[in-house]
Order: sequence, then structure tokens, then C-alpha cells
Amino acid sequence: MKKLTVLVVAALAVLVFSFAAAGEELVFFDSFENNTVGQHPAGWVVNHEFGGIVVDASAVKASDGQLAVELNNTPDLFGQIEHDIPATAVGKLMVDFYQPNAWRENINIELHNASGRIIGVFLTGSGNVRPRPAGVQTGNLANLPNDRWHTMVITWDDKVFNVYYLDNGNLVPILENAELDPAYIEGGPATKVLFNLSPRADAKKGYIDNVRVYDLSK
Ligand SMILES: [Ca+2]
Repeated sequence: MKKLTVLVVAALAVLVFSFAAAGEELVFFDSFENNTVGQHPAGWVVNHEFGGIVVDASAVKASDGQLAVELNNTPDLFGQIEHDIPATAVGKLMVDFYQPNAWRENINIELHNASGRIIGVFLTGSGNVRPRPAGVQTGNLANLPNDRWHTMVITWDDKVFNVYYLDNGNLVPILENAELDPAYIEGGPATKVLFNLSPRADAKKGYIDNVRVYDLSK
């Protein structure tokens, strides 16, 4: 009987593992580790000289590895980084962000196609989460406090997106079944990730690390 139980448990473990592995393929990943501190992150489009620069623990302790990216705004410009991803019709974005209380500012977490933004999540400086169903910002749906890393998780298909954050490894829903932005109709699936910090008269900072995009259709 004991043998049988062990066998059943082993079979179940294999089954669970195959379910977890199936349907999720990592198609883009960057933790900014293979970079030089003080420079732009390799492969990313950065909108101005200090829009996005690689930093080490002297600026912020990275959420993953040793290095992260610091977003810096100007009075007129976002602090912004963007990177192409393989066209992903059914996908998941996971990204770690940090808003230092002393320099806090709005952060936008976005997925774009060639026609523009198709998914957006707006974070106020104090960490209030306001997704943009059909492109229109909601009220505060969650609060992710300053001075610590948080992981935002966004999943999508060809009609809707869902927004979650990770709490000790558990997915906590913020908004589900939100309509994609109108740009989707023209431009189709996501082909780019984009993160930015709003322009402001006085200089502000935000941090990004451990960007992962999964194709969930595989
Ligand atoms: Ca890192």
C-alpha cells in the first residue's frame, strides 16, 4: 500500500509539473545584469541621456541580481525605456518596480503594438494602482507602498487583460477582464514593452528590474 501511495504521489507530481510547464514559454527576459553602471541598458531604446540608466546597490538594491535600471525624468520628458518583444497574442508580463519615497513619481507599465499602447497600468507616486481598461484610467484599485520592490503581473489575450501583483509568490488580482486599448484593433498583438516615469519640474526617480515576457499560447 505504501509503495502504491508513493507511486501515485510521483505520478501526480509529474502531471502537475507538465501542466505547469505546458503553455508558458519565456520569450523575453532582462534583469540588466550584463551592463555597465551609469550607461543605458543594452538593447533598450532610452528617450534621453538619463532617461534610463543602469545602477547598482549604491542607488537601489536590485530585486534580482546586482543591477537594475533607474528612470529619470526632466521637466518636459518622461524617463523612459522600451524594448521590442516577439509578437505575443496570449501572454504574461512580469516586471519588478520600486518607487523611492524621497523621489517618488508616477510610473507607467505598458505593452504596445505598432499602432500604440494596447495595455497600460498607471501607478501614482504613492503606489496606487490604476489600470487603463479600454485606455481609460480607473480609480485606485490597490496600493503597493513606496521603498520596496513589487512585482506587477499582466496577462492578456486578443480581447482582455488582467492585472495582478505578487504577494509572497501568490497572485493577487487587481483587475480582471479589462478591455484592451483601441489601438489593438488596428495593430494586433503586443510587440513592445515600455516603462516610464512622468515628467515633473523637479527631478524624480523610479526603478525597474527583472522584466519577463511569456507566451501563454505555446
Ligand atoms: Ca537585475
